[in-house]
Amino acid sequence: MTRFLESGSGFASAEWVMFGAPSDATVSRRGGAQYAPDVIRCESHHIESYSPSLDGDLKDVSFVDLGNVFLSPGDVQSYLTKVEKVVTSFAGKGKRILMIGGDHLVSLAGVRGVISKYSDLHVLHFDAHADLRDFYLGSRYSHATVMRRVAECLTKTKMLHQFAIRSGSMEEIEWGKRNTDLYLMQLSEPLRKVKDEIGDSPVYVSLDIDVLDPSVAPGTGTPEPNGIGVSDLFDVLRDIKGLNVVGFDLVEISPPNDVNNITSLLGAKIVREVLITLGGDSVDQ
Ligand SMILES: [Mn+2]
Repeated sequence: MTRFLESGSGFASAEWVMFGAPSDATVSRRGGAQYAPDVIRCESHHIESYSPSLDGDLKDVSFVDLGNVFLSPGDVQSYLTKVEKVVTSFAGKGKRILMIGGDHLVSLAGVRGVISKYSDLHVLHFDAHADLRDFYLGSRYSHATVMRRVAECLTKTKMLHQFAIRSGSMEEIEWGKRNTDLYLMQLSEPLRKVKDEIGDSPVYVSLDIDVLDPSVAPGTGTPEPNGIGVSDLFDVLRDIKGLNVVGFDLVEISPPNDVNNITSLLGAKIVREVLITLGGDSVDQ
């Protein structure tokens, strides 16, 4: 297996554990997210390990890429259970989680696993879509319902903070306004406010690549026009420094819908920046 650029090989000493959750189980438009973990790993070998903007190097971050969780095609509940078990086990050993999806439903398993150790968890959600439907195409478990299910796991639904959202049905946006901490089309200003509010509580970050404009990240299954720019996103990734991030996921990159692998390459760079930014921070055991 090709490991992510500069991955260590030892689990015991790694502060961060990276793995892929290659699921397409609930994609509603165009599939292909199942290929993202492997393609992102390959593309990571075409970027530098050093980040000039952060003046840090991935070589200095303690992390190990463990490969992919094997998921049974089509069996949504079994894949959720499997990923949750893996994350629960890593979190229980004090590891910080970096999961590469996969369609967005994998985030539910990620949050459930992390919350087994950190019950007062906050979730930061960056996405074009609110993902707050109660049901979608007859199912409660879908990439369109995932944040509704996540909100239900948290101590308070307001501990779900949603940024740069620009798409959703009237019902789900109304539900979000009442129940979650929802910011439509807004990013850095509310993030600063939320950071102050969260303090050193544990945080899980879920990043759907379609928060970006499709012109800069075309390789995704449900593109949504009028998204944020790459530099906006990298500013956000820098701004999460200082938060007690115990889990991070990057979802919905779809290599078959990409152009010259630029979205997967961007995904690799996002992972690098996240690990360098957060790598040196301490985590409560
Ligand atoms: Mn989305």
